Amino acid sequence: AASTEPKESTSTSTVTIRGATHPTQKPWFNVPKNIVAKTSRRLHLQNDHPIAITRQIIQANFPQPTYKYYNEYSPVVTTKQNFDSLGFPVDHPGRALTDTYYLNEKLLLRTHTSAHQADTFRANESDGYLISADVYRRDAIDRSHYPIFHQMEGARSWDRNKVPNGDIAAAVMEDIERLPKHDVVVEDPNPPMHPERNPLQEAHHSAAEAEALGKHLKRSLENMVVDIFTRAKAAAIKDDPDFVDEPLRMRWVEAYFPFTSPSWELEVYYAGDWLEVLGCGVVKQELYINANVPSQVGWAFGIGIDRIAMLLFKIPDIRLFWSEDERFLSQFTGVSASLDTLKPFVPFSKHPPSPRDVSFWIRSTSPAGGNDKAVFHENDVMELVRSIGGDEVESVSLIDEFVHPKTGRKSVAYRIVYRHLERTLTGAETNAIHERVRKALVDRLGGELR
Ligand code: FA5
Ligand code: MG
Repeated sequence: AASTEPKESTSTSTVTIRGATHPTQKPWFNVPKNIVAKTSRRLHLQNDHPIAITRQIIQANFPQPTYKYYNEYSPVVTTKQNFDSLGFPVDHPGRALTDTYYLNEKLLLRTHTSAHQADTFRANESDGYLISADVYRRDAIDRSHYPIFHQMEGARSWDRNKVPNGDIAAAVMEDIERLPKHDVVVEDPNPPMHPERNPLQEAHHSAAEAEALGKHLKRSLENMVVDIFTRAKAAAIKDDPDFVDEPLRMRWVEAYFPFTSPSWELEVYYAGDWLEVLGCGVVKQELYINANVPSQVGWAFGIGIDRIAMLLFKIPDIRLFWSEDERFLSQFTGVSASLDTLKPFVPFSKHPPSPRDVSFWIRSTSPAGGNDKAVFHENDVMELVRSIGGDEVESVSLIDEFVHPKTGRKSVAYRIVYRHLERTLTGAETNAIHERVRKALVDRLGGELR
C-alpha cells in the first residue's frame, strides 16, 4: 500500500531522528513522515546492500591509516555546518525551503556530506578522511532521482610545518609518484585556473602548489573510477562471456563550489551520454583557518554513491535501493565480505506502468496566514506526489502549461507514472492512489483542478 499522508507533520512540535528528538518550528519544518521514517535505514552501513558495497569499493581506493573513515555522522546538522561554514552566501538558492528539508530555523537534514568538512578538519585526526552518509534534497522524481541519496566525501591535507623544508609542492609531487598509475586517456580540456570563477588562492599558496594538489586529486579520483569500471566489467564478463564493453571514457569539467578553488567535476561516458559522478577542488584556505589548522593545505571531493552503484550493478531504478524484497536483496549476499564476487543485478519481471495525468490551476497568491507556500514551486508537487503515492511513483513530469489569455491564470499538467517494483498494480489501486494525489494537490497547493 502507499505510504501514509504526512498530515500531522506540520502540527507536531518535535521530531525524532535516529533517536534524538528535535523541536520543529513553523514555517521551516517541511520533512514528510516518509522521509523521517527512512532516516533510520542507513543503507550505506547495511551489510551486502549495493550502496554499502559501493562504499567499500570507494574506500578501498583511499586506504587507512592515511584516510580515516567516518560513516556514523547524524543527518541532522545546523545551517552553519551545511552552508555557513562552507562559505555559501546567505541568498544561495540551496538554502530555500523548496530545496532543503528543515526541522526548524537552525537545523536541517544535510544536503551533502560537505556539511562535515569543517568539523572533520578541526578534529584533525589523520592526513585524510572519508565520510559516507545519507543526504537529503527536495528534487525531481524519476529513475535516477530520489529525495534521499548517499555521498562519500574525501579530503587529503598536507601540513606546511611537517613537510620537508615546508615545500608542499615537492611533498605532494612525491606522493603522486606513490599513487597507482592507469592508462586511460582522460580528457582535460580546461585550463586549471579561471581568473574569476576559480582563481588561484594566491594569498595562501603558489601556482606550483595548487598545480601539485590538483594533480594528486585528479589522479586519485581517476584511479578510483578506473577501479570501479574494471570491477563492473569483470562482473559483466563473468555473467556473459560474450559481453563487449566500450572503453572507459572520462573527462574533467570546470565547476564552481563556494568551498574549493579551483574546482572540477569528473564525468564518465555512459550509455551514450556524459554522466557527472563527482565534484571536487582545492580546499579554500578559509576552511583550514576557521578549523584552527591554518598550516594545512589540501583537496576535497564529493561523490554520489547511488549513481556509481547503479553503474556498477546495472540497477535500472534508484527506488530499488529502498526495496526490502528478497528478490532484490538476496542478489548481493556475500559480496560485502568478498568484493570480487560482485555480479550485475538481474531484474525480476518488470511490472506494467500505470500513467495518470492531472491538471490544475496554480493559486499564485498566498492563502490567508500563508507563508513561503505563496509561490508555486515544482518541488512541492514532486514531494506531495511522493508523500501520498510512496515508492509506487516512478516519475512525475510536466506535460503541459497554459496561461489563460484573459485572466492570466496559469495551469499545469503533470503525468504521473505509477509502477510497483515488486508486483502489478491493479487499475482500481492506481485510481485510488491517484485520487488521493489529486485531492492533496488541491488541498495543499491551492491548485484548483482543471
Ligand atoms: C556537492 O554536493 C558537493 N558537496 C561536492 C564537493 C565536495 C565539491 C567536496 C567539492 C569538494 P553536487 O551537488 O554536485 O556537489 O553533488 C555531488 C555528487 O553527488 C554529484 O556529482 C552526483 O554524483 C551526486 N548527486 C547529486 N545530486 C544527486 C541526486 N539527486 N541523485 C543522485 N546523486 C546525486
Ligand atoms: Mg554537481
